[in-house]
Amino acid sequence: MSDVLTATVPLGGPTLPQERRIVTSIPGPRSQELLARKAAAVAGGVGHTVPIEAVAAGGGVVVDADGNSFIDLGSGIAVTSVGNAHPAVVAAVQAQVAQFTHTCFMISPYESYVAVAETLNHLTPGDFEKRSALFNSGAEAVENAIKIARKFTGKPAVVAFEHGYHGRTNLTMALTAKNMPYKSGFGPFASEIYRAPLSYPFRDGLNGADAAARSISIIEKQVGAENLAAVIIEPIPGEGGFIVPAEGFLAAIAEWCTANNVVFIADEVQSGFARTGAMFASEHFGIVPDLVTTAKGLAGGLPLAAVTGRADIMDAAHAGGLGGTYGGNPVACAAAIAALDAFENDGLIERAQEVGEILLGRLNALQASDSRIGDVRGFGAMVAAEFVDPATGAPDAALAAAVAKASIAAGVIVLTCGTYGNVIRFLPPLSIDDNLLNEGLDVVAEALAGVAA
Ligand code: PLZ
Repeated sequence: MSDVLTATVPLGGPTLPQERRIVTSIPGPRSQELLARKAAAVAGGVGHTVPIEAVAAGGGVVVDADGNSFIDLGSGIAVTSVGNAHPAVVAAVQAQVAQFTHTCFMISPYESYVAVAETLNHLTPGDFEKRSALFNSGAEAVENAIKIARKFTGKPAVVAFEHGYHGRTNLTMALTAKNMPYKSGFGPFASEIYRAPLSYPFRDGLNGADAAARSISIIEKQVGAENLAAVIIEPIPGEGGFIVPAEGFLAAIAEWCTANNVVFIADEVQSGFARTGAMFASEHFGIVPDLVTTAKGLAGGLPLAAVTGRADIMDAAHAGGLGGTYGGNPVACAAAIAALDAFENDGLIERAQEVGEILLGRLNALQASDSRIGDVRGFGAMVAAEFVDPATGAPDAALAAAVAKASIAAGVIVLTCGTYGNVIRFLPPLSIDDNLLNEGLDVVAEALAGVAA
């Protein structure tokens, strides 16, 4: 079978057959070959969770070199929200690479970078004058948001939260909460980073006001507003487990920041761009961040990231203080213009809401029949199930891993997450159709049923 199929590698994009099709064991022979080469050539620290050689993707599927077609419930970690190889993104990229591939925006500016900044300024929450700066990765955006906040306030300290994830560079490792696999052995970490407790309703039982009071008290006692440049928080922590904070928690923290000349940074790298059924997750909580960091969904799969926010804060950095050789690369910007147009004009926010109804409906029903699912939570196409020992409520990471592994073997890409590793997250591309999404959830339910209680 694979010999026939590998004669031609299918083109990606939405015209790829929208089906789950498993024709070999996973990984198939071609994929095994590549994974052997990977082990011999690529640093061991760069892992992978789906053992295949990907050759095409689009709509709601990822196809491998052996001719297997997987239902994609991960979007490459929330990146291909508009759909993999989206035709408008492909066309924009092809046109731009033929025009010019690079000038360095800090040397010779070009229009697409400015257009992306204008669109971000208009799409992000807050009805005030804004500026944006573009970078290559989420971690780089976070680093720059912190630089900007420090320069604006003249203060050194930064507060991040339990369960937070902000990247793998030195400063962002310090901001990230979880030791393994992100930090262990990679220190010493950047100084002047402090951690506050998060609101985690399923585990702490606190209402939003009480959880915020607890966090603010720790910030005041252990750091002091007079030393604090910024508070950085994911409105819905991604790697940390899609924890939806209790109502009022984020608003109280944001309010405290405003009252204390502390820059409130929302890290929307994972939750941004229609993912949660709103353009930004902050909107679900009625908060207007001073600065927003974005990446992932922004450019339809090309590497691009941004910091967007209040003009007075963003303009605090001196000319030449922000930048990088590749930041706002013209090919990535062309892709972003096409992707942002799709987010704004192709009904993707509504589509994310529909996807959310299916995800929450199916997972809530599954929870009702299987007490090993302790919690189902999220918004739009950013929904998760937390697996527990039904007797004690203790996190069950082994179960989450077994369900993910069995789902992948059966042709459905799902990702785990969570501080305790016991969460399966659902992040389908918004281009997935209902049938495929439902079939993917059927497979996950079968996988769960197949793991002995
Ligand atoms: N902030 C909220 O989710 C990236 C990382 C996966 P980069 N999350 C996926 C992994 O194991 O590396 C992320 C995020 C939030 C920042 C980042 C960092 O974005 O583009 O990976 O640097």
